[in-house]
Amino acid sequence: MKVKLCPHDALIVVDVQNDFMPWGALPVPEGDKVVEPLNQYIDIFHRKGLPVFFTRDWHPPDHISFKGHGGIWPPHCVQDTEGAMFHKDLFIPPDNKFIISKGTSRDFDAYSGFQGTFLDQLLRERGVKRIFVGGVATDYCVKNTVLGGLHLGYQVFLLHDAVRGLEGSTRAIEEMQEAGTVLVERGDLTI
Ligand code: VGL
Ligand code: ZN
Repeated sequence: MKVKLCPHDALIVVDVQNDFMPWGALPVPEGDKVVEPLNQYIDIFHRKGLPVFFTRDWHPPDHISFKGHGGIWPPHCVQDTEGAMFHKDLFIPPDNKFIISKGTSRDFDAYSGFQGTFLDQLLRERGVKRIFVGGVATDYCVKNTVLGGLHLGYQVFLLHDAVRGLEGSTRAIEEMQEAGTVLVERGDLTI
């Protein structure tokens, strides 16, 4: 569906970090394929003066979500390690961008970029009403960020050509659509 960008829009890029890439500790199949389309979205939003938010998983070394510490995941995105860095080719604009770290305390996990962060506050302060979400993993952090955004009253668009999942995204995409998100692709955005 065609969407014209407006001043109340923001882009949210979810967890495009080395550990979620095929060479990382918690690899998302084809996770690196999101970079090229996301760079195009980032460029469009940045040129229009619209804010771009980058979430990142940013765990302490003994995080509760890790195997051996009460969780199910291999250790991943440990603060300040190479695995927690953004993919080297991800375009991070020089201004009007925000880095949102989540899952930063040992005893709490966060799949949603809104959980335990200032993301909602930062969006509200800027009058953002519609968010466009892409990144990894479709069935975990993308899904929870989308559902969190809908719950907080944002209109949410899923960047269907710029997401990849861990265990199959079909069901997760259906769930997001049932909750009210709309799928868009690059060709759908008009400037
Ligand atoms: C994620 C599993 C564990 C994600 C983060 O970014 O989707 N998945 N931590
Ligand atoms: Zn995590």
